[in-house]
Amino acid sequence: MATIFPSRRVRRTPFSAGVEAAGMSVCTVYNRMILPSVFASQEEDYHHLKAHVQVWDVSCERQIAVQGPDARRLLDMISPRDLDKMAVDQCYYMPAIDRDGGMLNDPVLVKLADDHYWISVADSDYIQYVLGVADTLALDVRVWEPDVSPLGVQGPKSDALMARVFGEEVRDIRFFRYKRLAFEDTSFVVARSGYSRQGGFEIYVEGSDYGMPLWDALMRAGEDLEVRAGCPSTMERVEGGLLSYGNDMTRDNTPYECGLGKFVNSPRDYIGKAGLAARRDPIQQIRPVEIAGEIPPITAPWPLLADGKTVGQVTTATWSPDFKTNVSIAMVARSHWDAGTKLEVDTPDGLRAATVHAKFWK
Ligand code: THG
Repeated sequence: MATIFPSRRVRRTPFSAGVEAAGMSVCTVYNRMILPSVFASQEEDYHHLKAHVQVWDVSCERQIAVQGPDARRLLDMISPRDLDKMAVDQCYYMPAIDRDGGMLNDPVLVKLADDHYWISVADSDYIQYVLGVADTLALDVRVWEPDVSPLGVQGPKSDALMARVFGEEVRDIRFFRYKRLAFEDTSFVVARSGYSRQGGFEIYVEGSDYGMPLWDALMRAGEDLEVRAGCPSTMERVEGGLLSYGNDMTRDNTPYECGLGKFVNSPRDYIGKAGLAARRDPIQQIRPVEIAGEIPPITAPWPLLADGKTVGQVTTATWSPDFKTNVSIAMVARSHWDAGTKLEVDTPDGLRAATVHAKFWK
C-alpha cells in the first residue's frame, strides 16, 4: 500500500515525533490530521489496552473555541442538549444537528467559563456550520480552532499513571468532569473521558511546546506499568458501543436513530427542534449485531437482509478477540431490531448469519 504524501493539508501533531518513534504502523486522517490506527497489531494493541495503560495521540479531536458575551446564546441555538445545569468543570456529549435533525457531528462540549467553551469535534467540518450560525445572527462571539491537542491516557492503569505525573488529585476527577492541573511551568485541562470503555483521561494540551515533554514524562513514569503508545481500537470500541461519526451515523440519521435521544432535552428553540420533533419515533435504530464466520475489512456499509429484503446496514464490523465472535454496529429497521432477531449480512465475501443483540459486549 502507498503511504501518505507529506503536506500542510494533512497536519502532523505535537506528539508526531513520539508516535513515529513508538512504531505507528498504520494511520488514518481525521479532521485533516494524522490519527494513529495501529502500533504492534490491532489485536496486540487491543489486549494491551485492556490490561495496562496507553497514551493516545488524539490531537485530531480538534476544538472549536466559542468565546464572548453571546457564547451561551450561540450554543443554545445549536445544542439539542439542555446546558442550564452544565457546570464550569463539566463535559457534555452533545449531538450536533442540522435544521431537519440530521447529525452533523457528535462532539464533547467542554465548559471552560460561562462565556467560553470548547466543542471537541468528531470528523466533519462542523466549525463552518457554527461560524455560519454565529455570523448570520451577528452574535458577539468569537469562533475559532485553537491550537489545542488532546492526549488520551486510556486503560485500567490510567489512574496510577496519571497520579504520578499530575498528582493524586486526578483520582477525584469524576466521569466527564475536569480539573486544571499543573505540568512543569504550565497547566492543562485534564478530564476523565476518552474513546474507550477501559477508563482514563484526556489532557487538552495547549500549544505545541509541551507536547513531547508531556509524552516523554508519561512514558517515563509508566515504565513499570507497561505503558505504551496506543490509539482508539475498533475492536474495543465496537464491543463497547462507542459510535464513530461518518461510519456509524451521518447527516442521514437523527440522534434518536443513533440512540442519543437522552441527549435531546433542551427546552429552548434551537435550530432543528421542529425537525427533530417530527422524527421523534425512529423507523430504524443502532443495534449491536453479532456476525458469524469470516469477514473482510469493512469500507462501505453492508446490507442487512431478512428473507432477502434489506432491513438495515452494518456500518462497523470486526473480530472480537475476547468474545471470540465478530461484533458490529448496525442501523436496523424497527421491524427487525428486537434482540434475538436472525438476519443475514451481505458482505463482499458472501452472506453471513447475523443476530441482533440486546446490549453491546463491553
Ligand atoms: N473525546 C473528546 N473529543 C472527541 C471524542 C472523544 N471528539 C471526537 C469523538 N470522540 C466524538 N465522539 C464521541 C463518542 C462517544 C463519546 C465521546 C465522544 C463517549 N460516549 C460515552 C457513551 O456513549 O457512553 C459517554 C456519554 C455520556 O454519558 O456522556 O464517551 O472521545 N474530547
